[in-house]
Order: sequence, then structure tokens, then C-alpha cells
Amino acid sequence: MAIAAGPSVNHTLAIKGDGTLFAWGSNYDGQIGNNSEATPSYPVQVVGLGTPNTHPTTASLGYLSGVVGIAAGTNHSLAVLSNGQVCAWGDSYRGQLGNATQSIGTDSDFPILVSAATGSGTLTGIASVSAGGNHSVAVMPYQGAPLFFGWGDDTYGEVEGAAPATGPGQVAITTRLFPTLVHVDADADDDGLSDWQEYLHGTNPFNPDSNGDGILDGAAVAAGLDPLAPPPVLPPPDPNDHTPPQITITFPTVGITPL
Ligand SMILES: [Ca+2]
Ligand SMILES: [Ca+2]
Ligand SMILES: [Ca+2]
Repeated sequence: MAIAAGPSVNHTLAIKGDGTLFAWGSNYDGQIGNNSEATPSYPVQVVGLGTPNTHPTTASLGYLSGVVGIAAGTNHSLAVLSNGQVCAWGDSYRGQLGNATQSIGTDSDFPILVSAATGSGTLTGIASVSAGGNHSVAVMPYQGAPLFFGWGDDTYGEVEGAAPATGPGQVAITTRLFPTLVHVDADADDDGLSDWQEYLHGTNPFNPDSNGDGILDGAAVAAGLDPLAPPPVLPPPDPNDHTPPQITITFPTVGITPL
């Protein structure tokens, strides 16, 4: 069993050994995930996936299963499923649910799937999640290298690590409605491409020369080449070609004494 809670969190999540999920505590934004906003006085089971923007729903959602990871934000919750998808529920005040179709400033009282980094489709390949107060982070192992996707409140650079857009007291509110790839400055194979850039180019983060052509992945990209293009293959020698080799001899023109 795994439990997620924290000092700024008013609710608690707990995975049972069978992959189902239970929650208790504050529920005024639906962060318990039981298709209700009433606060229960005992642990309740988190319901299954629903359709964004349909809360409250009378649809039969069943119960969430296959949960392998959890995280609790202040008023939202995250779960990783065994198929690598991520779902979220609770407060979407700053887009912390990561679903591009969930209206900002709303709640979801049941889990909804987190969108892919393109905004359409579903985020997959995730191994773990964590949550700040109003933002979320998911970790994707890309060929063994950890990549980070973040969404939600990015006003102070919580997601991307950037400085506030304006000066003190004039901070612009920045929200990220769906996952964005965090540009962590890690280059595991020291080839000039960060691990997240290797992901974008499809190259190997632990092989500096993914296609074996003698040009480092970073140098290939900088030169506008395809770092995954097959290296040129020289034609094999023709066994029927008996043409004698062309040999050119150049005699020195200085330092020779005539006979
Ligand atoms: Ca690299
Ligand atoms: Ca590489
Ligand atoms: Ca190469």
C-alpha cells in the first residue's frame, strides 16, 4: 500500500494491494474522487474514469483500478495507471488536471485522463507522478533517461523553471492546461543534445552517435542533418572488375642532382 499526503494537502490517497484507490479528507473540490463534493468521515473508494466537464454525473463510473502511483496536490489528485496513463481529479483552478478539454477554474469530482503534450490524445509511458500545491509533474523513462512533464500553475516557474514574467507584485498568472516537456539540462551521453532533445529527435540518450556514422547526435542536429539517417554504405568490390589500379607518381622537382 502507498499513501500520498503532505503538509499543504487536506486529503489523503491510499492504494490497496489490488490496485484500487481509496481517499479521505477535504472534498470541496472533488479531490476525493468519489463523484461527490461532500466530505466523507471515512475512506471512500475512488471511482473510474469519466468525461471532462460533466461533473456531477449520474453515469455509472465503476471504480478506478490498476493504480500504480499517486500524488496529492493541495486540492487535486493524480494517479498513474498500469498502462502508463495518468488521470487527475479535483480542482482545475490553474489547469492542474492536465486535460486540455477541462474548463479552467472548474472541478472534476472523478478521474479524467491527462492529455498528451500535444494537447490531443492521452499522455502515456509515465512511471510516476508528483504534485505541488497547484501543479503536477509526471516522469517518463525515455530509453532509460527520465523526462519530466509538468502542467498547472506556472506563475512562478513551478513547471518550467522560468522566472516570473514581470516584476514583484506584477506577476502574470501562467497556467498550463496540458503537459509540457520540462527542459532539464541533462545530457547523459555528452553528445550536445539534452535528454529531452534526444526524445524529440528520437535519438538514443545513452549513445552519442545514434546512427553510427561518426557524427555526434548534437553535431548532426546542429548541421541540419537527420541524426537517425542510415550511414552511407560503400558498394562492395566487384570481383569481375580487372581494371588495373590507376597509379600516379610525382617526382620531386627540387633537391635532385642531374646525372
Ligand atoms: Ca545526449
Ligand atoms: Ca545521443
Ligand atoms: Ca551520428
